[in-house]
Amino acid sequence: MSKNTNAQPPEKLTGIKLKDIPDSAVGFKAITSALKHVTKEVGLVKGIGLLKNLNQKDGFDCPGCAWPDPDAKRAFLAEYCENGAKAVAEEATKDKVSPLFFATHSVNELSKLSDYEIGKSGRITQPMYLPEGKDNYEEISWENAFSIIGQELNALQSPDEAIFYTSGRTSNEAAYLYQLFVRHYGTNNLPDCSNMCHESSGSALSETLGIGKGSVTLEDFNHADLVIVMGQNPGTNHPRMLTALGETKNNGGKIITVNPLPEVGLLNYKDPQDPLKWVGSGQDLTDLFLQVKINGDVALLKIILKLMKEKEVASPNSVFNHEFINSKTEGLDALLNDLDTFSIEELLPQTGLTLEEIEKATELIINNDKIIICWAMGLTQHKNAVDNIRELVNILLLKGSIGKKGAGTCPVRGHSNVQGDRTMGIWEKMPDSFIDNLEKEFSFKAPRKHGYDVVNSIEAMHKGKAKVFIGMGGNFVSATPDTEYTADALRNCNLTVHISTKLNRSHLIHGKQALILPCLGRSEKDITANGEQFITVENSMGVVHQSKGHLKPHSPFLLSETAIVAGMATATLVNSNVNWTKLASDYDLIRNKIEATIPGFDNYNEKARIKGGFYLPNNARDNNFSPTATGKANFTLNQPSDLNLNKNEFIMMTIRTHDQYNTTIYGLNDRYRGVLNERRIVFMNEEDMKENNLNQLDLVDLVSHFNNQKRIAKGFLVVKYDIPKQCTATYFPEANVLVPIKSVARKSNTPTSKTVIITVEKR
Ligand SMILES: Nc1nc2c(c(=O)[nH]1)N[C@H]1C(S)=C(S)[C@@H](COP(=O)(O)OP(=O)(O)OC[C@H]3O[C@@H](n4cnc5c(=O)[nH]c(N)nc54)[C@H](O)[C@@H]3O)O[C@H]1N2
Ligand SMILES: Nc1nc2c(c(=O)[nH]1)N[C@H]1C(S)=C(S)[C@@H](COP(=O)(O)OP(=O)(O)OC[C@H]3O[C@@H](n4cnc5c(=O)[nH]c(N)nc54)[C@H](O)[C@@H]3O)O[C@H]1N2
Ligand SMILES: [Mo]
Repeated sequence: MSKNTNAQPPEKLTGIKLKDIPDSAVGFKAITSALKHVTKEVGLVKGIGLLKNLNQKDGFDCPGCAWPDPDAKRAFLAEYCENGAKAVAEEATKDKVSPLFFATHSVNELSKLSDYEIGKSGRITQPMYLPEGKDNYEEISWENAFSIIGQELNALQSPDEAIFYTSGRTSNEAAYLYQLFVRHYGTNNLPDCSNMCHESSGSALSETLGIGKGSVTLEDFNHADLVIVMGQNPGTNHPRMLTALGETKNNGGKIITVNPLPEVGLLNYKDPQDPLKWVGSGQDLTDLFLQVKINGDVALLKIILKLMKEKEVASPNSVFNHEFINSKTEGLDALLNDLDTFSIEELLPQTGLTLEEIEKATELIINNDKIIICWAMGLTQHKNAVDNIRELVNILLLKGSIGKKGAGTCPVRGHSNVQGDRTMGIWEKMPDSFIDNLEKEFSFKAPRKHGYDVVNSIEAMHKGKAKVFIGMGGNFVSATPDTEYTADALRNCNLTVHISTKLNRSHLIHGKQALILPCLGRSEKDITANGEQFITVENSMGVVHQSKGHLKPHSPFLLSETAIVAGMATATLVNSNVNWTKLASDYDLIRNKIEATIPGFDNYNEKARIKGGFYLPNNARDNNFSPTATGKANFTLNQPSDLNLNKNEFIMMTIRTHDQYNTTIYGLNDRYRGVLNERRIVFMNEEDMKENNLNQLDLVDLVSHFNNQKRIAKGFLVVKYDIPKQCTATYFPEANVLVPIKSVARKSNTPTSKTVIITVEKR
């Protein structure tokens, strides 16, 4: 029976309404929208109680984004945002998916629902098992569930036939224990959501600066002269970042925004902290908006570099920071020579901008020293994504704008603990030094061969080279590219297991057998044989801090992620010398092991108890680039886009609405873009529509073109939008079916979710 993957949806359009685009973000509307969601999911009284604990020093970490909390004062309303509130409401919902629900709804039937409807079914209450050949999940005991996992893992010919995925909400403690289990079992197949997210940043930053993380702290935003926000929509995805940008402006700094879309939040916002500012015209954030074409960033940055060089040659010492360059960097001459091989005339059309606009940006860069560059998925999900990030590092290095107050790199992370999971060893290619420490501490032989990342995992399952899939959180089938291909890959497995809070499509597109293991969420109390536990997480700026849930667990059958790892490990590793159960019953013991094996965690248990947490070491922040291959910060040579569009072809970027968290759909509105009650839409430029004989709200099919292959997603509505010519935008995950599995970034192997070549075909 072929279950629905979302590729060919029930073609149920939901009744689109188009509204004017608001002229500012946040403000009163954001508060009311948040309260509406919270009240609907959990009720008002419990909802207010929940929000009170969100991101407070003795509360729990918001399961939304990874934006940091202020080190000092935290206000009630300030430390949550509309979308943080929605994330919490979604987890704390009163709706339950019980064994009776599964008995009365077959998997095939559920697969016909939209992602929105699936998610709204609620929290899973008990471990569930789908036996081979059956179409209804059945109740199973934890013991039997673990024993099936142990049996299937031990039946494989090699541990490399199993895949252990992680999404980025998992705590440091659970992640550490998970990777330890997986490496004890014998593989490095630890793909994670980062492979689809900031892998390009990690790759570029490690090579150029010797650390895969950003260098700035929140405080730096108060001191920056210039902040450049590239390929990011913080009004929706990191709303609390707007407060930091507001501070930059209050202190006299300037902001450049580089984006194909005029995202409302970046243009103007109303501080939620200050009710007096909810009315009135709000604060203008962006000083210069560069409406770049999709994937035109390397071309733009290269023109800026060429203009900087021109000025420096004409007037030596007026642009470059020679002291910094001489003492800290490597490769300047090669960069300057390489710039001569590109001409501005050639590069300019790729940007879609005028030279005057780029000159203005260059002027701001030349005239300011303390520069922060922020970015997210608009830069990391292209074929030349690593080039994007290395090129912006070139600019910072020429200016010496790193390793000092108010300056540096700011990759804005997605999932709330995606950075911590990496620090804990969730990566298919952890360095030898990490593996050495594990071996020493736990006296075992750990695998050295690098494992599969996300894309390689899908290929391996598709080819039958991997047969067991275990997902620690996330929604693999919907988040990954090439939905139909990935669905077939999962169907090939002997067993698929998901450790989840809520029902999602990955539970419905399954292997021969499947298990759903329901776990506690962040907002819930975690009580073990040793009493109440807290967890720790690392935010986007390398601050590790504690998080402690306050709510009664949703169901008495839930286990923590840590306990689930211990259960799987005990059932699988019969001769293990690690006492998994003991570790899982006292998280201080896990933190001791982390301290013993990972640099930067000295006195972890003590420091984890400091309210507000502690900073991990960061060499780039300290102006030390010795961990790179050359021992210095490296200039690099980068390639602009090599796209060549045929007539009638468009570049498509897949983006998030204001009403979703990745594949979790909170609602059907994209308020800041004026689109209500519909997700199957394609944003298009007005002239492109005319040239292609398309009208507002025409029903179309989208066809992607890659290596002579076609992929089709049916039933989208055309929406006229302020977007550069030949660029289009659709929503993730509905359009993932169009992202070809082999279309990946060089080096980071990240799916090119922001560069998909499509044609728009009228019904
Ligand atoms: N509420 C909410 N918060 C979230 C998430 C969520 O889904 N909902 N997801 C979390 C996660 S995991 C992540 S990774 C982040 C994602 O945060 P974002 O990266 O902000 O998310 P996207 O919606 O993918 O937006 C990409 C932005 O880049 C722009 N863009 C696209 N292509 C290009 C390009 O070629 N060049 C430039 N310069 N810009 C481009 C788009 O117009 C858009 O503004 O947010 C995190 N926070
Ligand atoms: N086309 C396209 N594809 C993309 C992207 C894009 O921009 N465009 N973005 C990519 C990015 S940046 C990312 S990060 C990935 C996201 O990929 P994933 O992290 O795999 O996806 P999510 O939608 O965040 O996962 C949601 C599910 O996680 C489970 N969950 C929620 N909280 C918890 C928890 O506390 N514990 C556990 N165990 N489970 C929990 C719930 O069951 C929920 O259904 O998607 C990527 N895919
Ligand atoms: Mo992400």
